[in-house]
Amino acid sequence: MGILKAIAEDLRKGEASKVKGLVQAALDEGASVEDVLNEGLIAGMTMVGELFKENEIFLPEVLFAGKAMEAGMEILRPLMLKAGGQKVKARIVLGTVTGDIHNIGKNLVRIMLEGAGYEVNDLGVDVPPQRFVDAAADGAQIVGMSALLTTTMQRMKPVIEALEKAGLKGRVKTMIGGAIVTQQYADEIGADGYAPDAGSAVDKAKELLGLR
Ligand code: B1M
Repeated sequence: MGILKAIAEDLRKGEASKVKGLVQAALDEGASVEDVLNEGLIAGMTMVGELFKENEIFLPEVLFAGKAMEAGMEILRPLMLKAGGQKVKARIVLGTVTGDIHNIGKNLVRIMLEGAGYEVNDLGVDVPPQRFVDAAADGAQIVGMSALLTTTMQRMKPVIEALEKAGLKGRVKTMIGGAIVTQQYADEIGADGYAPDAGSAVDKAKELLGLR
């Protein structure tokens, strides 16, 4: 089995320390950060999602897989930050919306944005609309929201409405993402942008700020 496949497999099993060791070994062997992330860690997490959906594994296993993902990210994070582009000096507020505690994807988006030179104010998970508004009022140019559940994606629109009510909607752009979110949904709720993955979130931020 190739080392990237082994990372995915050990992540699926929730073997945090093995995942961490294999991530380092893959990099030492010359694998790129991008391949380790996509073909190792994210591939493993995708398997976990499928098994969870089919009731072949349960929440505790998913939690362990989440911990294993974090262990692998500990190695990748500094490298992703170092690989980042030029400073663009824009401030982005990021958070997972109310009722939702998924943060792995949101954290990846943060790392990629920071790596690209943005200052990110990460509000964490289960963030209510008013906290997004308060943080946005503190000089942010973009508010980014993440949601992973069909129930919590509906909490994105109230944030946009709260920004509008606070008179911030024109000055502050909104960007949404998360496995169940689509461009169509972004259009439906009046979000300024949607990104399917962390890399595209960086491109979308640039676009929203008129930087390309
Ligand atoms: Co949950 N969970 N979970 N879970 N979980 C999903 C999302 C689910 C699809 C699993 C399934 O059934 N197949 C399902 C949702 C179904 C639905 O609503 N359609 C689900 C469920 C049902 C639940 C619970 C309700 C289970 C329960 O309690 N019965 C519960 C809800 C808790 C809550 O939030 N209130 C729950 C709990 C959990 C754990 C706590 C155990 C754990 C989270 C741990 C953590 O985040 N620290 C967990 C996990 C790990 C998952 C899966 C397996 C993996 C999610 C993940 O991290 N993916 C997930 C299945 C799946 O998605 N395959 C599942 C990897 C990550 C890199 O991808 O988050 O999509 P993702 O992020 C991507 C893009 O979406 C994008 O960029 C990221 C990087 O490329 N992106 C953005 C994300 N945010 C963005 C923001 C942007 C732009 C792009 O701009 C601002």
